[in-house]
Amino acid sequence: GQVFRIEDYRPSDYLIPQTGLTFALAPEETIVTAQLEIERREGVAPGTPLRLEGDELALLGVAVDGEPLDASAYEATSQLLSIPRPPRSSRFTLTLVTKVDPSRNSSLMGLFRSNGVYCTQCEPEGFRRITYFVDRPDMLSVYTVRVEAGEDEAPILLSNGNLVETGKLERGRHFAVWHDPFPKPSYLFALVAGDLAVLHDEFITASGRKVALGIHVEHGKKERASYAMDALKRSMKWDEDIFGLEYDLDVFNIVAVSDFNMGAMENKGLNVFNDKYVLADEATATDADFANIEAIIAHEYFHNWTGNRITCRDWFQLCLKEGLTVFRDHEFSADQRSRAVKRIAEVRTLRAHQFPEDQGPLAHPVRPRRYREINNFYTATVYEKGSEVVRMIRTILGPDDFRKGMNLYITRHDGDAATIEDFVKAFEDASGKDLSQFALWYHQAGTPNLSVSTAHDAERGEFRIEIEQSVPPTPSESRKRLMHIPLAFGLVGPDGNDMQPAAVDGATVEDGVIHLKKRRHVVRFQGVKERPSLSLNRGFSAPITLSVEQKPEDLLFLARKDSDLVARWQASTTLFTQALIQGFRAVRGQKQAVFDDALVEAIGEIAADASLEPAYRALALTLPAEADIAREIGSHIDPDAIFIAREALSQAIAQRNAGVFATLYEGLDGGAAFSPDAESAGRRALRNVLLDYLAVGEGAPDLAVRQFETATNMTDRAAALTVLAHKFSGHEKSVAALASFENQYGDDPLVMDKWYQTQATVPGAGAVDLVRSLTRHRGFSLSNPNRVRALIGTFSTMNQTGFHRADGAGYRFFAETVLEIEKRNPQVAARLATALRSWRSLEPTRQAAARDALLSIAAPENLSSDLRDIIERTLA
Ligand code: HT7
Ligand code: ZN
Repeated sequence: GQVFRIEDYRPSDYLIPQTGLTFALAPEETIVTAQLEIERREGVAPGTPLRLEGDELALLGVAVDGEPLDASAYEATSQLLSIPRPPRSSRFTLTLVTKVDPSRNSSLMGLFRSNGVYCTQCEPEGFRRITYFVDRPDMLSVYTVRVEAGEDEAPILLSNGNLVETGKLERGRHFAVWHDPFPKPSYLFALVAGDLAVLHDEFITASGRKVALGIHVEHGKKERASYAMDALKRSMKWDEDIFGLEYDLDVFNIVAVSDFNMGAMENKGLNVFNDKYVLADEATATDADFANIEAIIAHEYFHNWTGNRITCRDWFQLCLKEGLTVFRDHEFSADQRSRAVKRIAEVRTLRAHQFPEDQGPLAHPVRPRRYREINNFYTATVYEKGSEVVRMIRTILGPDDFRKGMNLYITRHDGDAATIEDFVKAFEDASGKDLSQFALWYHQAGTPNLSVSTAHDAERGEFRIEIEQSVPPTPSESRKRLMHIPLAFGLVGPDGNDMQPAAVDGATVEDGVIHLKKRRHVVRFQGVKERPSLSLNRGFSAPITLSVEQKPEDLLFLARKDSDLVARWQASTTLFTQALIQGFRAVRGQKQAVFDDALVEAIGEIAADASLEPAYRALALTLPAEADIAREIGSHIDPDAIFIAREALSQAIAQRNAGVFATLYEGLDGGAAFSPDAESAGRRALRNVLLDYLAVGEGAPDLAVRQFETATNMTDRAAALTVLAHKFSGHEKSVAALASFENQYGDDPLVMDKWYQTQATVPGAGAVDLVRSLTRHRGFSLSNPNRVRALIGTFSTMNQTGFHRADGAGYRFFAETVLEIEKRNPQVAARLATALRSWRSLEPTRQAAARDALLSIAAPENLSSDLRDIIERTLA
């Protein structure tokens, strides 16, 4: 396949200032008439050939300035329309008529139907599946869209912008005309038509304009959209308060559809959502679902400025909109919830998804320089690490200059298709700071490591920190340059308070942040009589790994006392990880894993520490996941040994603290009416972590059975089901709970996804057969991305012992299934296939089996570019 390179960017010869579209919607044969006002760019020679992209299009007609073009005057394939000798005038109108079949579009890109609803997805290259176009993000155009459909089939007709006209047509059809005054790239175009219920509301902007809000969902589900509506209004207000950014159209519509490749899409004035991220009530959604809805509603709304008003020059700049918008949604959630708890969740996500990407064959810079398939670059690196880079800019500049930089970026580039260079320049100009070394975070792949050692000289009252940075090699980047790493830290004194000594030399130390710019820094502090415990990377100020020689008693101390809750959580996590790695080595050596009493005891103390919010305690009590432990071990991974070690530590903690945990569990009983707020969710989270610990020993399943049966919300019910299914797999009580859940929710696909997920993660060798049998369940379909992710995605990424079965059966099943999915939806298949990216870290037997599976996926000749790109890079 073709490789796209950033250095090949050049502006297109022609512009399309106005785009008119008419859709005559019909399930199998939709006719699209595009009227493109074409303008030759200044300096381009008259008569320069015009080339438009297409994808699987059938062309019915072409006209220039209203005159039909003779077939000899153009060349059309399903992928390309080229007009070798267009008019020599500087402006002309090109009319194109194309035919598409939404019903047979299972890729869910372009125009498709989901549950009878017509829907589009154009980012990144879906618009070319609707009409031929200069389909690139710097081609900004003003759209006027007329949608025609049967009144019965589609009473609701939506597109971007404001509604300008509606009316009736012959034969039971009707139409609506939408006009979006803001020039936008084709990837932000959207159309939705169908029979949907609407939840209406309104928002008055800071300057007093009234915006009509609508959330469109399947009939009977309107009530389940009220949390999303609330989140939308909070997002609109927050963006005004924090960034001074107001909404700019008269209407804002959201549509929830059940077949969708990703979470949601920020089309101008018409956000389209995977219904999983809209629909929620206490009976069907968990606290995690509520939090995701809040975050994604905010994320898509925030794109209205960061992405839509200012868009990307080309797809290499994807992080310009995504990294920044993730940063904005993170800050929003932090303000709506508990900042520390939110930050810890972000760190966990980054480590679970971005670190393995950065440390494996699919590593790429936040702003890549090459791609073969852009769909494969909607990654944790572009999104999550991209957000961390913006956060570091704020750390380096401070909040005031950061805000000035944002204002400058927005005023300077409103209406532009911009680049990362433009973005960084705005912060340099606003602050007067030089960010040239810092900008490497955008250009250099790999997770930097800091190796840290300390020395205390009690007599001289000196404390010394020595730090050395290194960036490991990544594909096609073997030599790395030195980075600017802002490392927040604290010296915690014996009383638990931060010491405030002056740094004497070695590096710039500002407001508790060491600015590392060289390979090696020695920072000395004076007036330090007693040896402090060193708290590093506070607030997770930089997305790095740390190698520190730290005494276990220091870590225990920090786990109890660090004033920075992120670092405090990190201390307990580090202790767990070290204990688990030791346990793993013991198991591999056929020995019993034994754990330090002090650690096991400290966990009981943290659990009961009423000065800490329950949500924090829930996180501090949660053992690192098997995949986290595997990542820390790094090579020769044996998931079975990791599982055994982790179970042993869990049981040691449970046994030592059984009394405390049981009392706490009962005390947290949520008798009160349900509320999805963060505080109530935190109590449920703690209670459910305790439930998991309490499900050992005599009468073990009973507590979980009781919770399952008496739960008044889905969070508690699903948590109890998971404990039963995982810890008592095959036990009659577990079987009964699964059956009862299926019986109750069998007709609600989003809830059934939890049932698939729970079973996809049952530990052990039996999971492969279980998952295979569930692919034949009446509610399951390989064509629906949510079902696929719930069952196959969860199995391959979260079930370490099942998926990585030593005999390779998990991989073989996976390879077959990926190829089945690929026939329907290449994008979803390609994303799924990344589950094997860390195959080289496995022990040799599994490694060989995983490689065979990858090769079997690569074997078919007509593989999609999406899947081929992932597999070839993974094997390279
Ligand atoms: N900007 C969107 C990214 C996207 C997407 C969404 C739905 C379906 C296919 C898609 N391809 C790319 C989502 C976002 O980051 O907001
Ligand atoms: Zn986004």
